[in-house]
Amino acid sequence: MPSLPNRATASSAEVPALNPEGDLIGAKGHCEAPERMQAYFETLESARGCRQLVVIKGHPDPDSIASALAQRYLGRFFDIESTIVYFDEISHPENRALVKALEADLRQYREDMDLGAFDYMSFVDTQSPHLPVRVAKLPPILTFVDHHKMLGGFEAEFVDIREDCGATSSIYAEYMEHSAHGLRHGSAELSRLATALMHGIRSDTDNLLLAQPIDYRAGAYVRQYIDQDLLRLVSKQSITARTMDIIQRGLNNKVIKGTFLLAGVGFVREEDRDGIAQTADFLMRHEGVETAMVFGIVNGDVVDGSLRTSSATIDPDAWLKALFGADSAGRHYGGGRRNKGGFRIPLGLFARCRDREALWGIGKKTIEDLVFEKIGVEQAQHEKG
Ligand SMILES: [Mn+2]
Repeated sequence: MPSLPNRATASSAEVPALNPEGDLIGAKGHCEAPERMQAYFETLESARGCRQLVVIKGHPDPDSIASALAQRYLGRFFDIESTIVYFDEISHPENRALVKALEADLRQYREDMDLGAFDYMSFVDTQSPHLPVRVAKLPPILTFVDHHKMLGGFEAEFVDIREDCGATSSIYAEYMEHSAHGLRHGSAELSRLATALMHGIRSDTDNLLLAQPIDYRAGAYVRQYIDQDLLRLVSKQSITARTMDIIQRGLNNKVIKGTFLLAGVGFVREEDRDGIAQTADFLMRHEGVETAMVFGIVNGDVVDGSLRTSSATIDPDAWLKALFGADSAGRHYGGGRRNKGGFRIPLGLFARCRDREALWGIGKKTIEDLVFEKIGVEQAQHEKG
C-alpha cells in the first residue's frame, strides 16, 4: 500500500492563512477583464472631485440598487460625490424593504432636481442611457456598466457591457476584488454593500441557477463580508395577496400554443406591477412550457409585459424588439437579456377610454394577434426547414 504524503513535513509557509470564516486570506479569484477594470478606475481618476449622478433606470431591483451603491462607493476613492437617482416607483415591497434595510439613500426623481447641474452621469444595470425625463442639457456619461444585450449608439468615457454575465453586481464585485478599493471587514456600511451585491447576484441569476463563472467568483468574494442576518432578511420571499391574485388571473387566462404560453392579467395597479414578472416566473413552471409571456395594463395607461424563456431559439431581446418595434423617437418598446425580457407600450390617448373592459379587450387582442402571428410564422418557417 503506497504511503500517504506526510502532511507534517510541509513547511508552515506553504500553509495558507485562514480568516475566522475559514476563507483564504489574500486569495484572489480569476479576473475576467483586468484591462477593463484598470480603465474603469482610470476613468474615475479622470473625474476626481466631480459630482456624478448615478442613474437607476426602470423600477429599482436588487441588482441595479447594489450596482448603484457600488458605483457610489468606488467613486469615493476619487473624491467623487454621488447622488443615486431613480425615476420609476420601487414597486416590489421586498425592494422597498431592501432599500430601507441597506440605508441606501436613493433619491426618487423630482421636477425640482437639476440633473444638468451634475458633472457626469453614470449608468448601472440598464440597456440604454436615455432618461425618462427631458433635461435641457444633460451631463456627459462617465461610466456605463451593464449586462444586457449591447445596443450601442451612445458616447461614454467608459463602457463595460458583459452579456455573458448574470448580474451587473458581479462586474462591480470584480472591480473591487482586483483593485485596492475592495471590501473590508469591520465596517457595517461595507457589509451592507457586500450583502446588497450578493442579493443582486442571487436575484438576477434565479438563486445562481443561471449563474455564469463570474457570478460564482463574485459570490465567493462578497460572501466573506456579508451580513448573514441581513441577507436572510432581504431574500425572504413572500408573495403579497395582490400578487397571488395576479398569478391566479394568469392561470385562468393562459393560452398555450406548443411550448409558448401567453397570459393577459387585465388591469394591475402601479405598485403591483412586479406581479406580472412574478406570474411569468410562476407560469414557466408549467409542464411543457419553454416560453411564458404575461402582460397587463398597468396604472391604466401602459401595457406592461414580462417574458421568460428557456428556449434555445428565442432571444428575448431580439424577439421583443422585432415583435413590438419602436416609437417615433426610435426607442424600442421592449428588450431583455439571455432568458428574460420585458416591454412597456404606452396607451397614449386610449388611456382616457372610460370603458375599461373595451380597452382591455383591444389591448389583449392586439398583443395576442401579434404574438400568435409571429409564433405561427416562426413555426411555418421551422416546418419548411
Ligand atoms: Mn441586472
